[in-house]
Amino acid sequence: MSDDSNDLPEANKLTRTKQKWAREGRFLTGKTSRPNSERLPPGQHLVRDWPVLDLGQQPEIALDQWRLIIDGAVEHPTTLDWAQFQREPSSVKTSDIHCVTTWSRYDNRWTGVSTHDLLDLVMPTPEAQFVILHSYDRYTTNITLADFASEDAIVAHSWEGKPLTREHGGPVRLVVPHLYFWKSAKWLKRIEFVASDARGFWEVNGYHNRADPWKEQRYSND
Ligand SMILES: Nc1nc2c(c(=O)[nH]1)N[C@H]1C(S)=C(S)[C@@H](COP(=O)(O)O)O[C@H]1N2
Ligand SMILES: [Mo]
Repeated sequence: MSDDSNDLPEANKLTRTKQKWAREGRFLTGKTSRPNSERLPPGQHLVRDWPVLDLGQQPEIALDQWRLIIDGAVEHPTTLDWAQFQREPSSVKTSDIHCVTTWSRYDNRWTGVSTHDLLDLVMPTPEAQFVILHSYDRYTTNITLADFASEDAIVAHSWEGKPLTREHGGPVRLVVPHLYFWKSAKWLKRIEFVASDARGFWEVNGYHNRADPWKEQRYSND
């Protein structure tokens, strides 16, 4: 029997896996870089219920009236009605919510259309660097194109397999789970791609422009 542990099939498999991770840059960026002990961002506490937060006006949008406009710096500006939105590729993504008011909620299962698939549909032009989200309650928020395009981001119509309730932003809301939840626009109406950044409702009212919970980017950075 060889005493070279590299001859053990398990060791070889582990080594190959680690080499693969190294090639992929695994553990260097994004979610996988955080050990489980750091799942809860600094200053946050865990809740089991799901609080409702908004400007106080919860628009009721009938599905036959609902439209999602995707425009601005894109090759193919598009307006989707409900039937067209349902025909887009469906994705399921499970993620944690981190609200700037310090509550976090783990393992929310969202169903909808991934931002990747929406990007494929409209094809942002090279000038597009930022995304402005416009909602039916006239709320707005801004994120970078890179944040919008993150792997976990989804335009969700369902939560835990059930249609999103009106209070939580139905018919559809954005979910960008790696940023504080105010970036996740409820009652989403329009996704506008732009060349230069323009602050949204909370961003002009004292909240941080980027909103990374891991860096506690809660309040204005200028
Ligand atoms: N259209 C719209 N989206 C919104 C808001 C809003 O007022 N209007 N509030 C934001 C804030 S501050 C938070 S914390 C979350 C709350 O989402 P929830 O009510 O589903 O928990 O929605 C975000 N998206
Ligand atoms: Mo919030």
